Amino acid sequence: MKKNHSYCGIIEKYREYLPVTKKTPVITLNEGNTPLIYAPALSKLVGKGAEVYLKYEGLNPTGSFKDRGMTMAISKACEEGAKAVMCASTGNTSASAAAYAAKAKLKCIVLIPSGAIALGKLSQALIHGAKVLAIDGNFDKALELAREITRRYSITLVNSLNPFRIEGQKTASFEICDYLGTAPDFQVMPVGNAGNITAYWKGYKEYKSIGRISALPKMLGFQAEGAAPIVKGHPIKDPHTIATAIKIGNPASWTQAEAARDESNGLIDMVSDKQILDAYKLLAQIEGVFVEPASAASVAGLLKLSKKGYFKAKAKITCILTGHGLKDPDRAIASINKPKIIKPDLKTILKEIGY
Ligand code: AN7
Repeated sequence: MKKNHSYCGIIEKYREYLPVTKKTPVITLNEGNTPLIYAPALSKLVGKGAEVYLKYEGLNPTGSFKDRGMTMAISKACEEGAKAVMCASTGNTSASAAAYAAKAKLKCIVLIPSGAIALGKLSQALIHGAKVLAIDGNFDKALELAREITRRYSITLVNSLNPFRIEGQKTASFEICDYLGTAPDFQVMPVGNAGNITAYWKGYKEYKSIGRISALPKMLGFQAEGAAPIVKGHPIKDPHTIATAIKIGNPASWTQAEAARDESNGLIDMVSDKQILDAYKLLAQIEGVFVEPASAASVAGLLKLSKKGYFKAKAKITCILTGHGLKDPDRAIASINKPKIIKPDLKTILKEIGY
C-alpha cells in the first residue's frame, strides 16, 4: 500500500514522535500540513510590531483539527483489533470519527446534544454512515454516557480522553515550530473540553526537550463567557454560547489545561458571544479567513489582550483557528445582512454598486 504522494498525513510525517510501530495500520485522509498564514491586518491591529499568524486547521480533511487526533485514535483502534468506536461530541469530533471510521471499516456511534450541533457537522456524521444518537441533554451528559458505555463494552472511546488523540493533535505544534524555525512567543486558542491545549503544550515541550526549539510559548486559552468553567473555577451546569463547539461545562482535560496555563506562565480567560461574533466577521473581512465561531474565540481573545496592552513589543503570536466557517453556515447567514433582491437589469445593478 505504498503511496506515491509526497505528503501522507501526520503519522508518516512525525512517525518518530508518535506511539506507532511498523505494525500499526495507518488510517489517514492526509490530515495536517495546514497553512500558517501571516495576518498583516490583524498584526497591525495588535500593534507594537506584533507578528500574528493563523494556523488554519479548518483546512484539515473534515474541516477541523480533530483529524490529527482521529488518524491516531482510529489507527491504534485498528491495531488493537477494535470493531467499534464511540464518541460524544459538540460536532467536530463526530464528523472526524465518522470519516476515519468509514475509511477503517469500523462501526462508529456518536452521541450529540440534541439540537445543539452545527448543520455542517451533523451532515458529515450522517453521510459517513455513523450511528448518530441525539440525546436530550448537553455535551457533558453525552460524554458521561459515552465513558460509561465504553467502560462496559468493547467499544473504543475516541474522545480526547483517548491518549492517542492527544498524541496526534500535538503534531500541530511541531508544524508551527518547523515553519517558524522557533516557537511563537504566545499561542492563543479556544478551550472547550481542553484536549487541544493539552496536546499543543505536550508537543511544544517535546520539541524543546529534543532541542528543536529553545523556548516555549505562553499558552493563552479562551472559553466562551457562558461556558467558562476553568475561568470561574467550577463546572457550569447549563453552559450556553453561540459557539456550540465549545459549549462545554465540565472539560475532561481540566487539570491538564491548568497545567499548560501555569507551566507556560500563560492564562485562560473568557470572551463574550458578542466579542466572538465581532472577531468572526472581522477575520473573514480583513484577512479573508472564514472560521466557525468557536475558532474566532482565539482572535477575540487576542484582541481583548492586545487592548489591555498585554503583549510585549514584536511578539510572535499564533492563533489557532480550529474549524472551518462552512461548518456552521447558519451562523454566518444570521450574522450578516441578507442579499438584496433586485430586478434583473443592468441599470439597477449599476445603481446598486455605485457605477
Ligand atoms: C472548532 O467536537 O469538543 O478544547 O466534541 O470543535 O480540545 O475540546 C470540539 C471542540 C475548539 C475545543 N474549536 O477544543 C467536539 C469538541 C472547535 C471545536 C474546540 C472544539 P478542545
